[in-house]
Amino acid sequence: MTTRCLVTGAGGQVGLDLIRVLQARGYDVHGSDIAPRPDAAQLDASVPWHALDVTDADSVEALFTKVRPHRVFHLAAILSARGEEVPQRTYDVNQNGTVNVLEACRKLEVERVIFTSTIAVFGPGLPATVVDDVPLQPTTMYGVTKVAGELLGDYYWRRFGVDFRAVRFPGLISASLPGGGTSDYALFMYTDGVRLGHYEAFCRPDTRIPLMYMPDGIRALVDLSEASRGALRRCTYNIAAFSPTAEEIAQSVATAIAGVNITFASDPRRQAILDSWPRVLDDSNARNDWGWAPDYDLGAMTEDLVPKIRALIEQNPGLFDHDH
Ligand code: VAH
Repeated sequence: MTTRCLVTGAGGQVGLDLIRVLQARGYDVHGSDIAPRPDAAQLDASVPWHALDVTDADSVEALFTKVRPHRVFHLAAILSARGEEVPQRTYDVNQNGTVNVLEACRKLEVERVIFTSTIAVFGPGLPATVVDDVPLQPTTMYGVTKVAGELLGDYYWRRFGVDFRAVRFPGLISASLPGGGTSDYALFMYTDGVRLGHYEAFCRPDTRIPLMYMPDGIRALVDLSEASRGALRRCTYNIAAFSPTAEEIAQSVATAIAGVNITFASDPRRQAILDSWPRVLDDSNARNDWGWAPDYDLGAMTEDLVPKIRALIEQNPGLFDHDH
């Protein structure tokens, strides 16, 4: 029987790319989100789409009962910058949403649940290179709820045998708007660079956080979901690709967009969040346990991404309009 996957928050930054890769690997994939079904250009007509508010435990259980997924990719969340505008709502979506999904997985005996954690679980006072097990002292509601998600998942695994697996994503970059992240300055250098020829980043030029190109991020999720449980010595893994300074990203963008002008005006609130995150991650547990390795470095990402953004803006000039 074909393995059935259900993706929550499927309309967000990661979901549609994940659905495409799962389909290509032969899975039967269902999407769910509080947002309406994306248009046919973004989502294959064969993929069922379900309206789901993860904060409503009864709706989560009802959907799981209807779809009977073997694997759940739980992506639904509010990101860090948006989360600081609406912390109570962020708690509800990220924390209650995750416990509702875990409960439904337990009751309906879902085989595996894959969770997207983040470098935002870390807080100030970190060592130069950050391993999996350091004290987690996040400063954002997003980070607090993602720490809780990791711990709950670990608990459900040990207590109920729910096979919970998570990656801590760096800032993800792709040719789509993320919506409310603090790592978004990196993407905006590319999108505003292409559409406007200039961008003023909300961070200092020496800001350095771990970043990753989306195809690597998606592959990490799918590879971890397919790993044999016996190979996994833990539930949650750091994964890393590259850690450039903002200035280094600007230089890379300039190699692909002639004459682009990227300037810096640090916003204290978002800068404080960025400064509280790791600069460089140690992902050796992921490499050893399930063979994780990124394909893209900064230069390879720039080469691949700029033509994609150009083509998308030609088709739809308003696509990357955003608030700063
Ligand atoms: C955010 N992109 O900025 C997310 C991420 C690296 C942090 O999880 O909130």
